Amino acid sequence: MKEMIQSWKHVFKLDPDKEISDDSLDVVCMSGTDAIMVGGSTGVTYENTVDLLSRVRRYELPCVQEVSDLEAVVPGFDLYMIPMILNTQDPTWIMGRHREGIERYGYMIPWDLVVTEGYIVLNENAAVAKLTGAETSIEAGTAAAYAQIADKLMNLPIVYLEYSGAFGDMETVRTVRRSLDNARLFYGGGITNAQQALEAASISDTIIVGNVVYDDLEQALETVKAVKG
Ligand code: 1GP
Repeated sequence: MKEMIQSWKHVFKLDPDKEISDDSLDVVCMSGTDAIMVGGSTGVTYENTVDLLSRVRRYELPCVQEVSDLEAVVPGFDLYMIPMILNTQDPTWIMGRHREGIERYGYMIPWDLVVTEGYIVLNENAAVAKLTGAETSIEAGTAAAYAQIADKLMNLPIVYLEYSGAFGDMETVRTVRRSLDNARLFYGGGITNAQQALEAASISDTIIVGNVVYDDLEQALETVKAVKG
């Protein structure tokens, strides 16, 4: 199951806390994107997550949960993506919540479906940056050093450069890219059109497209076409 991430080029991230009509969800799920990731930084509950999962389940594409709240972990997803925030001094977001989750749910965690993401959060205005106290004002070389901790010291399968809400600095993405040997590079943040999708996709393995689904669905679909041809 976990191997499926190796083939992902484009993923739509849907926020259970945001409204999406059946028609919009239909075009998103039929767009040719490789997977739907369900998650968000705030307002994610068990109920709104179950609701979105059951609606996406009508379609054939993989549906994975990015876990951000222990109360909102829902059985039935294809994979569980577990962020570890690398560029914070607050251990809560590196392993604190993780320890809590394992103590609480250890016996029923489907480990073969669990994928860890080494997150580097780089947009200071993003909710996730504020929540986790991420040190966003770092040089590209520092971001690459964090990426190597994930890739080489921790053997994490994914390094996720998270600019949520703003298109990131492509030079930094390039620097991080060059520092990785095994981990896949996920890029997410501020992709709102085909050109940005192409640019980010050319220097990462997988692009994650979020907000534009809610802001401009037509443009969101263009990001799939750009990357998936
Ligand atoms: C958010 O990385 C994703 O976690 C996507 O970012 O919402 O800015 O597209 P956007």
